[in-house]
Amino acid sequence: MGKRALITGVTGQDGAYLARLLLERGYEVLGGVRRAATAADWRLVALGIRERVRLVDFELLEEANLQSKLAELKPDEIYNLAGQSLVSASFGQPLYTTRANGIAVAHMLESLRQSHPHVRFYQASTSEMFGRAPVAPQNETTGFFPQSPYAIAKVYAHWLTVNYRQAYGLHTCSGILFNHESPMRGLSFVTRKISSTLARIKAGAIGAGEALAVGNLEAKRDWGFAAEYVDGMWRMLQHPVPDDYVLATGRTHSVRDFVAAAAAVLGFEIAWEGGGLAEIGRDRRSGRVLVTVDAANFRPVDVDALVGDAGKARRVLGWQAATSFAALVAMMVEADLDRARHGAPFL
Ligand code: NAP
Ligand code: G4F
Repeated sequence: MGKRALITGVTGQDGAYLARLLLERGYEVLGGVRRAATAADWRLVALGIRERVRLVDFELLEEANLQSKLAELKPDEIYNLAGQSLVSASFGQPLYTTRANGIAVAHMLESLRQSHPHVRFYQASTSEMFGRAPVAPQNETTGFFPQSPYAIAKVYAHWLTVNYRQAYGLHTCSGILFNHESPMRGLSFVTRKISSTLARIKAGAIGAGEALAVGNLEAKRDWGFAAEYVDGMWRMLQHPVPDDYVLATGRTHSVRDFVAAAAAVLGFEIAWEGGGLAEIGRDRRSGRVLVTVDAANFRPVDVDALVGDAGKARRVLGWQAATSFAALVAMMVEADLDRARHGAPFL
């Protein structure tokens, strides 16, 4: 009999890829979903696993949910991937973000401590916790300088995860994951916003007067492929000694680099003109303005640059990122071009 895993946030990018991976590895997969009028299961459908995942009601802010689910479902492993994952939104919803990304984790850990101390627990921590880090690359020993309510709530959850391991001997792991993307990425994140908008321009689905409106073009991130990162999560929980790990590619690129690379996949060549909020990116061949800058896409404070050192994960878990930046950009752009050409919905 295979193991049984509960994935909170199974409808998200990581949840869907992890569900597929665990099914391939013989798990029974229970997927926690919050109730909504419209089903959010498109990723599970797209990956062809919707019928094989048993969906269970799970709302992060409803504390009794986890307690009852644990008693009823008796999972061997929990992957806590549910969360308010948009850094930008956390500035407008700091309290909700704190409850969902911070306090809810305290409730989960307490439930485990009190009633289910043998369940293995994975917490979705983030490179955003490093924030304005004074050193690069960042690894498990780097201090945290969070720059958003999102990151601050994640720091709280991270240290609680560590604390419950140290204080009570729970098998808890915190994965400090750098940005990971895919054709399943939400449209609000900058990579998918770029790939989906430029692909629709290429396919003629966006009119000549419209362009990709972005914010901080100079921000740099360490972007990897999400399907590989969920394997890292699984490896963390399989190791006999629970610990915390950075997952990253070790390479960093700017948003501007991502725009240029995505445009190139589509046969555009961007020429940048002007500066600040007046900057535009124009296709050299057609002269069409493809990119504009909009003040609405800036954050009150941003993280300038992140790059991770995943050496510990490589040495201890045998995990390594494999997909290059160029391959990731091409994968995302081609998937969105295919969607645009077939009139598929952009979800
Ligand atoms: P995502 O696509 O936005 O998925 C988030 C999931 O959380 C969705 O299933 C969402 O449900 C669920 N959720 C949100 N609020 C909830 C609530 N109140 N109750 C129950 N479920 C709720 O995010 P992701 O990229 O897969 O990321 C997964 C986790 O890793 C998140 O915690 C994120 O903060 C963290 N993380 C992500 C990255 C990255 O680069 N992707 C890096 C580091 C850490 P709906 O479908 O109903 O919205
Ligand atoms: O794509 P982003 O929104 O991702 P961000 O803020 O790095 O957060 C993602 O990665 C984290 C891991 O480090 C996760 F914890 C988190 O859940 C999420 O998955 O923004 C990336 C960069 C930022 O510097 C942002 O200011 O892109 C910049 N940016 C520039 N223009 C934009 C835009 N971001 C968005 N979302 N939209 C823009 O138009």
